[in-house]
Amino acid sequence: MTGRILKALSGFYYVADEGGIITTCRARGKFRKDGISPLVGDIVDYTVLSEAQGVVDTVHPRRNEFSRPAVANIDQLVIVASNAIPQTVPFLIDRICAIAALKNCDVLVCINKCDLDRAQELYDIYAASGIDVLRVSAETGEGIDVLREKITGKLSAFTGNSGVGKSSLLNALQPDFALRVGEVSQALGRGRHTTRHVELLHLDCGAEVIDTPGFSSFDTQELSLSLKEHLEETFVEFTPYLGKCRFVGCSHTKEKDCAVLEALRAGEIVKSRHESYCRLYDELRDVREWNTK
Ligand SMILES: Nc1nc2c(ncn2[C@@H]2O[C@H](COP(=O)(O)OP(=O)(O)O)[C@@H](O)[C@H]2O)c(=O)[nH]1
Ligand SMILES: [Mg+2]
Ligand SMILES: [Zn+2]
Repeated sequence: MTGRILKALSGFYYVADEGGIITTCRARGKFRKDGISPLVGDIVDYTVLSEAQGVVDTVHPRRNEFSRPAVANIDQLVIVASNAIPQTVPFLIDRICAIAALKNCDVLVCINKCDLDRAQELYDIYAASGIDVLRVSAETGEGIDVLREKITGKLSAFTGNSGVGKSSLLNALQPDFALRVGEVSQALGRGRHTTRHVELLHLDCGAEVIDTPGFSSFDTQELSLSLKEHLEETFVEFTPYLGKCRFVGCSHTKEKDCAVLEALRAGEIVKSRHESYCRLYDELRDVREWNTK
């Protein structure tokens, strides 16, 4: 049988076949020997041994994998943001956009709580940078149909700072989910309840989603090194200018005759995006090979 791992808990893998029938599986011993562990999102071959119990035999090649949270085969990162409480700063979004590009994921910036704040500035940054951006409200239902369309037929991970409304949006997409919705702590401006284990959920529309705990979960050293090497390529709107700077190895932060900086001055690259690029460049400057293990 072939299926998808929906959940991993204490050494058990919950594998769904095409019809949604779930088999609780152990992984074959060879996985541990080879140092491979099956991940939520993996497509696997498995054998059903007895009633609803089985064993994972092989893991299919992955489109990508993440270690925190431990998931594989993400097609799209839905970056949920808000300009109400809590406010999302562009840097957090840009950081995730860069990671998405690195991991071969599509990106959708989904601005929630538009019933409270239209987030014009945020919206304009992404609209002008060629990044898919959408305004929604889990409260009023604005934009939910469009969001549903954009996630259908894909495996999307919903990410974003705590309290922006990830769980609420999933509930709005499919009301019978009844995901635990945290109350925003007024004092902290961030969610109190975080979603704990990673689980892949099926929506009736044919979308598959993962509600991830938050931004920090994408932080790892190995990611940093690879981001350092490919940073300029992860800013999609820089693409037309790469290779056109005067200096080979131009960092696009302060050099003379830098094509990226010229595009910035001409208004073809958004200032806030370039600022995030420079900040990431600075953060990554000291990342070295030996830090990765
Ligand atoms: N006004 C308004 N409140 C929202 C909206 N979406 C979520 N909330 C509220 O924001 C808080 C945090 O939502 P939650 O879904 O738990 O955020 P998560 O931490 O990202 O999963 C809850 O109190 C929600 O009721 C929205 O579109 N408009
Ligand atoms: Mg949540
Ligand atoms: Zn340059």
